[in-house]
Amino acid sequence: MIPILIALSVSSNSPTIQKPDMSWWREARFGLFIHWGLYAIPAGKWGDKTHYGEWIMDSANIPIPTYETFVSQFNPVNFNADEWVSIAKNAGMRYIVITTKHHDGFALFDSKHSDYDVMATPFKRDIMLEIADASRRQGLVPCWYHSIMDWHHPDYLPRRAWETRSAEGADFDRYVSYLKGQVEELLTNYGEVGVMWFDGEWENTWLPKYGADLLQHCRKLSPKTIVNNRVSQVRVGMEDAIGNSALQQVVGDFGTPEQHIPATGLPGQDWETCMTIGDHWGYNAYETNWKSSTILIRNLIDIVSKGGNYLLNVGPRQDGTFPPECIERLRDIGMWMKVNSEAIYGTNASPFESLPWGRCTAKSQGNESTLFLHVFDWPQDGRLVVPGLANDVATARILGGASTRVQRVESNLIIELPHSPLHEAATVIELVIDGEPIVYGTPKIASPGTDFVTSIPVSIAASSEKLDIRFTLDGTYPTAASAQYKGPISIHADCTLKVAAFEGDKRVSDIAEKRFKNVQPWPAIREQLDLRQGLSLRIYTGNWNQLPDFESLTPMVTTTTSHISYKDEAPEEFVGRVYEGYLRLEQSALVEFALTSDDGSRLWIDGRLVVDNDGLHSIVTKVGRVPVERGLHKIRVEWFNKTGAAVLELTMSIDGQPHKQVPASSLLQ
Ligand code: FHN
Repeated sequence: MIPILIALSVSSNSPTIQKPDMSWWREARFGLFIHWGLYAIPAGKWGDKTHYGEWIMDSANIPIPTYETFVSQFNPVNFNADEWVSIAKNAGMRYIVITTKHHDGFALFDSKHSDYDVMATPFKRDIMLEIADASRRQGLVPCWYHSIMDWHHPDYLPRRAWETRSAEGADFDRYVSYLKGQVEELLTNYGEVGVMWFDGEWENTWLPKYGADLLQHCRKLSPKTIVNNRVSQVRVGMEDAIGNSALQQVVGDFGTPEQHIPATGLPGQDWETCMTIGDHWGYNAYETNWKSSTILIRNLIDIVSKGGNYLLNVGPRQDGTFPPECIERLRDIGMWMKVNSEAIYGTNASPFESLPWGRCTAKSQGNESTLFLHVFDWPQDGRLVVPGLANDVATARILGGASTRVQRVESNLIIELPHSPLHEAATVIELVIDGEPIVYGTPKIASPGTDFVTSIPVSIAASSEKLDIRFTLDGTYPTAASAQYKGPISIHADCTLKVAAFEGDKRVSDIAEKRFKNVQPWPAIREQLDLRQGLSLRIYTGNWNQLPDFESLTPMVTTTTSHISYKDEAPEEFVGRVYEGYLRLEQSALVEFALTSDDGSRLWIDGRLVVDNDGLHSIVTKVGRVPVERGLHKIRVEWFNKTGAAVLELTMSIDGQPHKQVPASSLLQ
């Protein structure tokens, strides 16, 4: 059994309040991220170390009174919002996300809820107001970053491990009210805001219920404002996307991969990669590892070719100016965008699975489509091969250059190119084609594994809906006479599925194949047992970093329960639970169990470990698949929570059907 981690994306918002219109954001594709605050004053240096950024207060264990001395030093006399916005606009950026408050708790805006804000500094100007006005003057959309985590506010918990400040009297719910109060100021005092970009949501105190409430708070205050997924605790680690939990949690409007570009994007959802130009988000005066303009341009293209947005960060200096290295790179990007922005704005993901020489972005309008071929590696022989494109080409031209000739060689297009590229980062060729792109890609086979007990559902996706998929189950190569795929099929016997794409009688793709195997189910318990509904539940207390050997411990409470679930309740800390009994299955099947927990958990069926989700972690879902016979099977779930959020949820999927909570009627003892 190899438990795998899957993203069980779930509905993300209450049905009562609609999601905002994201068309402007999808059209924009490119934004400026700004990390600015008191941390720009030490500029990365503390003591003899110079590697810090915006985390300097925590990373260098700077006590609050010491850090607060930066307030009287914050006086960015060279700050000019119009200049910042103009640099962003000339780079081709369409929106600006700026830190209104980072984890250090200092607000760059005039807040009536706090004196720890820019009005307490010699500067005494509301930076959000100036950024909002300048953005609108120049046609960009102002957006706010706001940290849920707050190292300064006395009611925020947990305290930093190194802090001496007592947590005595801290009231987290009072902090949540403060947080919501400042969010209300940000959404009502500065005109229409494009995005609320939350962050710092990963600590155990930020329970799913707070995320749900904060999302609804934003929806009510500003229904048009887009909210990212970090409003709630759903990221896998510090990187990923829209929800990973079976807990029906809020997940916001878009995923936020950070400092990396997902290999195949995040299909089926909106997402934005945020990235630094150097190594730091906040200004570091010792930064040397600046990405080249070519890498930044190619990152933009790569992200957009996978259907995402690029949020590129600048950490301004304490005087209010951008580092010259950032200005230079943003100017280079702007020069590329001046020639090629139509290949970025409003485009969608590439119809090709991959291209050896670069990327593709696409637009469809009416009965035409435009493919933008971003050539990174210029062909030495002047012939660019576009593999497996069925459409005829109406026109072909180089953006910023001349028209060019295209000829077809079977399923490939050959585009004649000049000796040298127009831009060393990427030269773009625009192809106007009839209709939707028809790419001869290898069909993709999807199924809940390959083992089954009675049957297994299989679906096949073509690279273009204009192509036929033909398949065989006997291991032979599909031909034009083979069965045509019309929709999900159910496999009932050992077989080798082979599929290919056809255009009429002609095979136009490689073969994809998958072997399916009928496996013997784990036998049900034969003996007649006198059982009643419910599981036994033993509750323990202890301070663990992983699941203990519960058999060696004495439970604090022994009781029964009707379900294997624990969420959104007042978190029990330093607690362990053991659920034990029988699971009654109504049919023999391949069952996928999804075990979601914060902190660690494990699932056994018939005494065999099926899911191992142990360890100290935030909300994570892991799965395991087992073939089981209809009838009774032993079930045991162990779980522990150290501190903060406490979550446990077990769901199961029968033969690839959607996951559901294990019904109480199936749990016996
Ligand atoms: O801890 C922050 C970090 O300082 C920075 O703001 C990034 C930007 O997305 N977000 C958090 C790390 O994921």
